[in-house]
Amino acid sequence: MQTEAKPERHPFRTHDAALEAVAAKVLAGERLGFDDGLALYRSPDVLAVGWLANHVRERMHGDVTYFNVNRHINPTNVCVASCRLCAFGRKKGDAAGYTMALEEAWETAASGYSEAVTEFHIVGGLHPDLPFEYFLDLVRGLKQRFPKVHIKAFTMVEVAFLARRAKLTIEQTLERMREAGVDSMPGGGAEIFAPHVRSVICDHKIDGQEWLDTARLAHKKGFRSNATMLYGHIESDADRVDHMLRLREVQEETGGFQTFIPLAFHPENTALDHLPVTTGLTDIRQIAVSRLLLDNFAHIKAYWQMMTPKIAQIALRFGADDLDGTVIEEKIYHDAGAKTPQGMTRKELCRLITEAGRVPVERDTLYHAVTRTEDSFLIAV
Ligand code: V47
Repeated sequence: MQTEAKPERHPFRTHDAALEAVAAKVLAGERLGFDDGLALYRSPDVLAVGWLANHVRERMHGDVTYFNVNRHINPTNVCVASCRLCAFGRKKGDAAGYTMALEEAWETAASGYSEAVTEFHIVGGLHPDLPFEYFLDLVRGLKQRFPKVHIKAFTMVEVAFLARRAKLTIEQTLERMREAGVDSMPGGGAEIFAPHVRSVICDHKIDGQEWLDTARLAHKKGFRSNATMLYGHIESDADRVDHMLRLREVQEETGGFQTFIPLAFHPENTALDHLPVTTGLTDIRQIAVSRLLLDNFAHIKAYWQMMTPKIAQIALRFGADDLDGTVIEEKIYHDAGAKTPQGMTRKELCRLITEAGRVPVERDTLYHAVTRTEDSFLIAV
């Protein structure tokens, strides 16, 4: 969805000479390179970086700001991996481990359905014993019970793991998922692609190249997906720029990524709990740099669960055009100490957006506007 960009209220100005050259490219609509990305991270003039990102955001979307009404389902937290970044996973046999029976997962899906959910977001641990059929049955059962709800399920890491366990190729695995009713895929598991970082934060996961190759195959099979980046731990500015440029390269080839979601690391209850949490300006700058580097991504999401609603709202003026959704029951961040609510209503999301001077548009997972005539607070487009 595009609306006409409004004329800029203030001209671009900066006291940072290094940013001038980057700004000239942004204003001319030219693609930014690696060194431009570093300059954006290192500029002392974060408001000027934000101005540029907002300029691009308004050029692409005007004031429109997306959100959706979704529900997270995490069928199991049992995981063979022991990623240092994670507070969610448990080993088989751990008292805090859980695995939902299929009926239980379907019941979980049904709770919160009164909010007229349009998306189920399904991710979980890499369970050592659950067969691929469990996940396919889970999806089939959801489709039977909620035929209109879009199923965004299984990260590239899960797809690669399930393929190995089922002794199938990635293509065959994707085909089986499609037949069962998976509609698209979430962006998790990307973390930071650089091997020297990945080996510390998530050495049990597929490597960055495999994540990108799996996404490429998924897009070629007709799935849309999202992409994430986990920042605020041991990575450098250069690692972040490298991560985003590698995503931009795949996007150039497939066009299959819908949204980029930078995720701030939450250290509590992880093996990296000595690290500090990110600060507000780091989060805001990350949103802005994402908008500026990822010129072929339509959307940048300020995931309110991770950023807090207050910072996510500010991000709407620093390059973000999406807040994610009602979520209903977030677990991954809350196990890692997040103090945000576990869900929000449509009304609350609309208020955040409106008070940021933006126009809320409820979307489905594929960014089609959802009209709810019975709810006056929603704007039909
Ligand atoms: O891949 C795990 C991250 C991701 C921690 O596609 C952590 O629409 C911070 O990918 N601190 C899962 N982050 C969540 C995710 C996501 C969320 C919302 C929307 C979408 C989408 C995708 O969460 C993991 C990892 O990068 N994560 N542990 C932690 N301690």
